[in-house]
Amino acid sequence: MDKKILTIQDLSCVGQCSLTVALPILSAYGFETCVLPTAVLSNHTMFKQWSYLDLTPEVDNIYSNWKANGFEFDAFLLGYLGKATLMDAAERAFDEFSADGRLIVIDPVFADNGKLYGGFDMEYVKCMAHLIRRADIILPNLTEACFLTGIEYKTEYDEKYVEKVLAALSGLTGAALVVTGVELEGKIGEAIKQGDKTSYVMGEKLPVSKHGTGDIFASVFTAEYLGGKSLGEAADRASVFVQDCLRATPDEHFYGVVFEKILSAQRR
Ligand code: PXL
Repeated sequence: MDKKILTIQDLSCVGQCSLTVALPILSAYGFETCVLPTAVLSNHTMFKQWSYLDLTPEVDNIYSNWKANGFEFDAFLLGYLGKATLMDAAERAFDEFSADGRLIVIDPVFADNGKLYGGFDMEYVKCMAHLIRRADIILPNLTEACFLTGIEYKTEYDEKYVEKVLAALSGLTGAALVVTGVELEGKIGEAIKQGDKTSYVMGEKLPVSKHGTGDIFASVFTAEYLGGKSLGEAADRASVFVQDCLRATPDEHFYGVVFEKILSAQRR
């Protein structure tokens, strides 16, 4: 039977991130994609202002109806949750709505470039460090990996430093690790650790970085992995997709990337 995915992240009404990228991408790959919106925002938090409606109070209501309807999911993809209460909700979803052999992919989404996103604090980081024990695969960027492990974030480093971060993450979770945004020898990519095996998927470093690319990476990665690709192949395809999005995005489009153009080009 076809796989059904539940993605748990916010709905930013404007801004090409979280649910507005996960839904189209996972659907375009042919997966039935169900959502648990964690919050509704007018737009993402990189704009100068935004509204925020936390949906924690609605979770019980949604879950009791899902239970009555007998829903189960083959995979969970977690992105921006916003509040620790949503981590409890995610754990309940794993416990109550898992099909046999289900996959849990967690992208922690709370920081980048050495800094927490607005609205997050160390208590949230601590709760996320606990939640990731439930994952089969985690997709932190290097900043998030450092916050989760308590290792100092650096902008200049070598493979030994990356491997120290990977080892510390393995102390928090038995999940396979895909750490994004790792820069080595002028290239950028992912450091991957599964069991004792570490590998790297490195590509060209483009001179721009834009919002929402982590969410796009997570969606393409999850779709490719569910479709049967290895961790390395899925990471490679997701990186290439993100690079194509960055190349296609005009400079003045400051708040996200034009992933729609790349997704629709794949269909031609
Ligand atoms: O792309 C990550 C993300 C998702 N959702 C919201 C955000 C961010 C990053 O800042 O603000 C609301």
